Amino acid sequence: MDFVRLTEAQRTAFNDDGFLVVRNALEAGTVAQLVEESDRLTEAFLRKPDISGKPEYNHLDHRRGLLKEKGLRALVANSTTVPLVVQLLSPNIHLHSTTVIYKRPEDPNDPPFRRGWHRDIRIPKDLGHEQLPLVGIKVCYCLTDFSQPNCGMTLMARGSHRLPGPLNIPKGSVDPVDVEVCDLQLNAGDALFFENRTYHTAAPNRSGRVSKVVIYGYAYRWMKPEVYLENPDEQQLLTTDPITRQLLGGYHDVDTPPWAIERWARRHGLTRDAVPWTIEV
Ligand SMILES: O=C(O)CCC(=O)C(=O)O
Repeated sequence: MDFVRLTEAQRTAFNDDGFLVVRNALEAGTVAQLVEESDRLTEAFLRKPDISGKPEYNHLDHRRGLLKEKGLRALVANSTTVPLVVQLLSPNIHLHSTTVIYKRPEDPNDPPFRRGWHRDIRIPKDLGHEQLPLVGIKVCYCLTDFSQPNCGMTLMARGSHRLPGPLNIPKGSVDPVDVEVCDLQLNAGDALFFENRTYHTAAPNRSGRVSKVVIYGYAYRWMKPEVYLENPDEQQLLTTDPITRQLLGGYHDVDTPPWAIERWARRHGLTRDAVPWTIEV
């Protein structure tokens, strides 16, 4: 994995907004390959007939089998994005989730579907909202242009990672008040990073084309990966590069240091203060 330094402006934007846009993270050729592979995985969905009045049938979260595809597997240690995740979290990360999300165009007259504002990984259910930690970052790669509003991009509530409670949504409305709802205009190849505490939701695709994204979630290694993530077996892991091996859960336990990315980080001058268990007083 090549090294890309996180700029101070990027760190500030991520800390202030709870999300970050990285333009042109993927080249056009890579986008084309990912579209081809994702179309294959979602073939049955793309072929389904339209069912009027049922917008939920136009939305697919496909989570299995991504890592069997060459381009989608290569994305696991993608050089323009994963180095930034390492600098925002730490070297002690692995891949936590993989999803291809396709939204077919909706009839603007259909009832609103799945405005499901949420924080990721359900942590508030156990820990509450007030002192929620940052434990993971999702990288959403755009495979189509999202150049106008309401065309299927995930909505972000700016700065909501800092909110100490639930969102306020007036009765009869679908979006929260007191926060800025961002329907970002992005291009194919751009990447949107968002962290687990940032409130976000699926939104309708009222454009004339299918919207396509791939979202990879990275989290600290002590977070159990999603159950559908079929990591390669030992034999396959031995044939991958050390960083991909770490990201795909190649170490037996969480007490094994994250050697591969730690070494990579040191080589590129990323140092962190040690966090000791004890100190001499
Ligand atoms: O379908 C979408 O746009 C929302 C995706 C989402 O909520 C998630 O990845 O957690």
